[in-house]
Amino acid sequence: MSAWRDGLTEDEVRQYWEDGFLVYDDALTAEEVELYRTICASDAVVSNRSQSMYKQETVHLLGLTTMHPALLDLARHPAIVSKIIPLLGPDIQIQHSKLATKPPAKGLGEFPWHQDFAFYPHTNTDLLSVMIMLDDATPENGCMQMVKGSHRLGLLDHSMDGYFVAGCQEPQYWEHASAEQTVQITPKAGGISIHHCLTLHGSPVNLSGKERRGIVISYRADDAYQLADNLFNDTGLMVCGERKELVRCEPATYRLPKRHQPLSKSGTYRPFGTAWNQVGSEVTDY
Ligand SMILES: O=C(O)CCC(=O)C(=O)O
Repeated sequence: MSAWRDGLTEDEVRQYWEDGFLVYDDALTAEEVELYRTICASDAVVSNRSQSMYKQETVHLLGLTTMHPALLDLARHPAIVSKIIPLLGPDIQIQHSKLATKPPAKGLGEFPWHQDFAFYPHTNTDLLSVMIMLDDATPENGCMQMVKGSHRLGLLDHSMDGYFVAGCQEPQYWEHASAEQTVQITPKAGGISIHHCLTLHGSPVNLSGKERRGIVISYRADDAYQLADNLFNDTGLMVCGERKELVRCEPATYRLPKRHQPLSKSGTYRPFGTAWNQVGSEVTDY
């Protein structure tokens, strides 16, 4: 393996498939963290979000890598890409990217237990998310919690009355998990967590009185084709390798996430989103 591909040891790869997640401090330097804090507070990013929302709730500002060239560089950062190639293979695309900010107001910003794959099912499950911390993640500021091994449960139910709801509806899997199975994910600023798209996770309210900033980049194997939900501008951008135009299908049966209303305020109502085949507006190599 070249150094570029050699970001995980064999034990770490085994641990990812055993637990469904990995956590690292120090993926980025202190200077890089400062750079990304500055960019995320600049007009290039801030003009895309509502300030009142950001004070009250967890804001997931999507399409982040299209807002500044350095943010696309971050998605292709060797410290990250070298760790995901051993998990997804050599040909990797962005599924989506976002700034994930928990509000400073105490007691807000909860994100319910869920599996990411429920939001955007694909033809196979070779997808994962990397959360890059711009602030230390701590239990006090509502760090993510993950249930070890839950990626092996398959896709759980995230629907109510036939419609998609963002939270998983099978609480036995976190309420009855042992303390050892439920892990607090606490990378420091500049650290990252990597989790499988079926890993059950959630994050409680922020009690720190300060905002908690993170950048989430979700990646997929080039041969994972999206079955539902919306595309963002950066959906389908290549991160490494090449676009092979091959679809790999795992045998499984999924309930597609049927929405009550359009995802964007101006959008036409499409209950299953705009996914079909399969790239956002920034992709020019088709
Ligand atoms: O912002 C957080 O702490 C939760 C983010 C999350 O669970 C997700 O993006 O899937």
